Amino acid sequence: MSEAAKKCAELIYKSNSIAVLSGAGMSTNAGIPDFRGPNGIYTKANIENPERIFDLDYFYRDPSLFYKFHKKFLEYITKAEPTFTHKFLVQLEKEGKLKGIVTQNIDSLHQKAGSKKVYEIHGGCWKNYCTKCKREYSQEEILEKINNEIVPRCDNCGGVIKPDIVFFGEPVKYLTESEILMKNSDLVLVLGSSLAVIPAAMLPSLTKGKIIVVNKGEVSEMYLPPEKVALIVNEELDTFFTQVAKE
Ligand code: CNA
Repeated sequence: MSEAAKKCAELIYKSNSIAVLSGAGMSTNAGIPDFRGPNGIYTKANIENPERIFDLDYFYRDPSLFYKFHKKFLEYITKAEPTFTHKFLVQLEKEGKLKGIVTQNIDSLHQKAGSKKVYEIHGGCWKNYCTKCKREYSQEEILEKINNEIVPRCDNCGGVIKPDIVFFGEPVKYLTESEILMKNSDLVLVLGSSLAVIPAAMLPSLTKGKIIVVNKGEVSEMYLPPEKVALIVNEELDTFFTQVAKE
């Protein structure tokens, strides 16, 4: 048992208003690659400036770049099952300790695991809409369309369909609710996020309590007030929380 796992278990035990900020590292064990990790989508993309995949202006100019990646991404998502850490968070919520999850993920695995209060600040893949006439399409309809065409288009008007995920250049969702959750918390767990994307990376600093970051890999500490940080653990999530759960 590591000292870090013991300290994390102790802080969880003492807290009764925990908030979580989760990122793509939450779902790598479910088979969904992250962006910036060693096997991440950006890392492996092998293109110049891979962030343009999710850039709104670029999407309107050439949606095919995004859909090339999204097709693969949807294949991963449809096969993925929640991990140990997803289920650990469900248990904490059932016990009344965890008050909510702010997730940057678009895979809905927290909800699939059974978590009730989840703010998907970057949206989700399950909802899609035509960028011209706003007609809605389900994930199943998109999967069917992208089997036949690179860029799915609206049956009504021929407009390009876009999933309801937040691109660079679009405002995040549920920002006020997420801020309130963080402000009312006495402990924030940052799980599997490089904290490279704002405003998400700024949310943990709002807590009146302590912050624990568990992320295997580099984390930006730019928005982490040092006096609030109790632990930064450079470990794999499921291995770490298996120890925490035992403790
Ligand atoms: P990121 O910048 O890719 O960071 C993820 C971090 O997690 C990296 O530092 C990894 O090294 C680390 N990591 C990977 N696997 C594990 C693990 N098993 N245990 C511990 N750490 C691990 O992702 P962020 O979430 O910080 O960036 C925000 C983006 C990523 C959001 O806009 C998301 O929509 C987007 N994203 C989401 C998904 C998803 O929904 N599953 C997948 C890929 C990207």
